[in-house]
Amino acid sequence: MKKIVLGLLIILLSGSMVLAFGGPAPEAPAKAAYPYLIDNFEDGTYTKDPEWFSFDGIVPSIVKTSTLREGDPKVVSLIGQYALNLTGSARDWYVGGLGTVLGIDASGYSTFEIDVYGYGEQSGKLKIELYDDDNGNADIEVDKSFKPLYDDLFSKEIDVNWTGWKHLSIPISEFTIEGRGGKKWDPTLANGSGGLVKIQLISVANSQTGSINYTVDNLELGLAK
Ligand SMILES: [Ca+2]
Ligand SMILES: [Ca+2]
Ligand SMILES: [Ca+2]
Repeated sequence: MKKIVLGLLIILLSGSMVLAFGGPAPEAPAKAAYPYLIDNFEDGTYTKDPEWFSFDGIVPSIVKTSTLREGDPKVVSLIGQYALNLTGSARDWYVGGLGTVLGIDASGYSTFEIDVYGYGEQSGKLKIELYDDDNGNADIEVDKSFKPLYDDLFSKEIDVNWTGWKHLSIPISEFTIEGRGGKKWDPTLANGSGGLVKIQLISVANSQTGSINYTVDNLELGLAK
């Protein structure tokens, strides 16, 4: 019996020795080692995997990409069959938006990636919002103007003033930090935090009563090159 126990102990020890000294250098967590796909709309819907909720005057619709051929040929080759079109009319500049709940550890990512198809100079503005929990829960508690009370909001506004597809790779460091969290990109799942709790896409027109129209695809979190 003693021999068996000793044998097991040696196997366990040698196993951990291999892990500690013999193996390759520890790799970064797999989740941070390649881009994280938020949505490419190839399932032909925006209401599941992930479920996008919409609010105010935005009109989302899944469109076939077969007629969207202008712009960067590299992007054209990567958009697949479906993308998400956003249109809507402004009420005092603001149109509306959509969002999705993620609840992931996004601390290893340093860029936000998106393909945007513009319809010329007056396509409208697209504001990307990333909500990073900082008070150890999966909620984003907000004040009357919807700004986070205890968490960070990273936002970036893009003026869609081009025609056809364009890939945008935006470093998180270029986002504006709003809200009253730690004012730091640290969306981990530690201590009950929801990490990157949700993202939102907000549409704003170029004039007070104007409208917006653009198509988005391949939303990802990535690594700076
Ligand atoms: Ca697609
Ligand atoms: Ca929170
Ligand atoms: Ca933070």
